[in-house]
Amino acid sequence: MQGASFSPHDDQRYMAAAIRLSRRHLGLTGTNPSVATLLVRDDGIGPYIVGRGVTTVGGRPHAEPQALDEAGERARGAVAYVTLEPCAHHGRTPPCAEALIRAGVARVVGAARDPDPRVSGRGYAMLRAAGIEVTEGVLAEEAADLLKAYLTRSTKKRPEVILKLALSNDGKIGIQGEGQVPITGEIARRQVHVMRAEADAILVGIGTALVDDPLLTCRLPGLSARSPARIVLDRLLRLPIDSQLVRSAKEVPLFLAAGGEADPARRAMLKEAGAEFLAVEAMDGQIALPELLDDLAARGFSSLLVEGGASTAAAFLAEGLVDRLCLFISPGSIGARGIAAPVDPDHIPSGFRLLRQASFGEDHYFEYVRAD
Ligand code: AOF
Ligand code: ZN
Repeated sequence: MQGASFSPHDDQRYMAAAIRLSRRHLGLTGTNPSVATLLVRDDGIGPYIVGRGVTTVGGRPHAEPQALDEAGERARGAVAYVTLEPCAHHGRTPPCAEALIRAGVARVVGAARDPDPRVSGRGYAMLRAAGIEVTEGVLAEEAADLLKAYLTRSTKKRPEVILKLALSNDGKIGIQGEGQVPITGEIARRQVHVMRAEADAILVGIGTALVDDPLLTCRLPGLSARSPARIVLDRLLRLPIDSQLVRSAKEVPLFLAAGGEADPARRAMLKEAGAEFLAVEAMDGQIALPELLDDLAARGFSSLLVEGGASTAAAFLAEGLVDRLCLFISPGSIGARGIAAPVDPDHIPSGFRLLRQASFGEDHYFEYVRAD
């Protein structure tokens, strides 16, 4: 049988390629995960790809039918690499497991299991029941890393929270009383814009919104349509009507998390300008973050990028709500006038493990994930 001629090394190589492909629509598939499928044949000259698919923008069609369409008859006898277990349910599209069976693939190599209760092992079981060999769990951790937002929303009923901080070499994130202080270089900043493009929503505290007057969009060439929704923790609705965030609210969604004590007249004015309001309350002078995350999950947001400032970051950390901690550390120092970062890179809070590190120009990047 065709599928039997592939080595474990081939399986890893093609799964790695499928995982890279699945990155393409991160942040664009709504409540559906961005999944990829590769169909690979070996007609005696070594394996080669005959079909590829990634979950469509908006979430449907799924990855598998697209790869099968591209492969046509060549899908028969091919090996299918799927970053997530193929679905088993009749949703708005027929089950992908069924489509793979009908196309006559010889073997399915899967990375992560799908926790969706309509799937959850049934996808693999359907394939096996049809006599298709299934190899599960190939590069499961690597695939789960890109599926993390979907997996977090499915299992914890809240979005994955990614905290991004840019720190100077002496552990400062800005200068007291000054607006946007450039800490990292241009390459690191571009990387942050990629993170924005891949997130469903981005959040800052009102302090940062007032001092920086940020736009919080993705401004990479060709990727401006990928700006996530913007959220401001603004308990008293102090965000100025002429701020960049409010002025752009009709183009890129802006959500404000305000407490019941906020002035109703301001609320009406901000609403008129295009802002929307999250269903949250303030407790002890602080927006209740778990409630905020519940509301975001209910609205279909699977990932939230928290960009500061220090007290907002500290609040998410203190409540144990950070799933991924991304630190960009520049070689320069700020000195005594600097605002101390809420995280000391030499003493990362317990429960996090280093997932990857990289250099972006002069700056160093460290990415930690919560161990659970
Ligand atoms: C796949 N391939 O590419 C994706 C899958 O609302 P529906 O019918 O589109 O189903 C959504 C569920 O489909 C989602 O919760 C997850 O279980 C699965 N996503 N499955 O076979 C794909 N994106
Ligand atoms: Zn499917």
